Amino acid sequence: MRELIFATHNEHKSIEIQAILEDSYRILNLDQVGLSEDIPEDQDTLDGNALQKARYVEEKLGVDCFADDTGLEVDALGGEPGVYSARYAELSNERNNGQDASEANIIKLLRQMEGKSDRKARFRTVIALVIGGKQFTFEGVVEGSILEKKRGEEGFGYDPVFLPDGYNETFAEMPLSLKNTISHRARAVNQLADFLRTYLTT
Ligand code: ITT
Repeated sequence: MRELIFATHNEHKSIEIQAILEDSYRILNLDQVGLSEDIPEDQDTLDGNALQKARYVEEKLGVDCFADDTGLEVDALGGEPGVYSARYAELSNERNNGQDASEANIIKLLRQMEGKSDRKARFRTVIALVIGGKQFTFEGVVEGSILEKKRGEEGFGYDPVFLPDGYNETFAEMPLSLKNTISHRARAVNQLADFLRTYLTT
């Protein structure tokens, strides 16, 4: 089976993407190829960060690869945390020593949302692919809303407080197989898969 390097240290992401591409690709994340260093992501757009991660790894390892950058955009917060989703609590020094980053981010988000009636939000994922020296991007979005309390143990990151439109379960309550048919990442990955099918046969 063909192999594709995924420029991430986030194992949850690679498990999700492997499940979607199961028949066509074996996905290898950075820990699986022995690259343990942190990959820079200091751009101010999702596209910029995804491309930065993919290009960094392509240059370092000399292989085709892809990266994803994801943001949670909350309408009542003017689109925040957006591209800063991973560092949301850290930016305002709200992460205590030893506290899990996702836990601190959720605590900050729920506090910022206290008393807000507009709970609309969306996850946006941009995947950047660097292949044969060229670069391509794919985007996926899922609309939903932010709950007042966490629900569910599955998933990762902001999943316990995100209720996708049209469902009664948060991303952390539903099985991964369902998250993987409707999520921001699934939508972007399906475009990546379509692209690769065409690219590799032409
Ligand atoms: P890499 O950069 O190594 O890929 P990361 O965890 O830093 O991994 P991002 O910068 O893309 O990934 O993530 C931005 C934030 O959004 C981070 O706090 C994630 O936990 C969260 N996140 C990403 N995808 C998510 C998803 O599907 N569900 C819930 N939260 C997610």
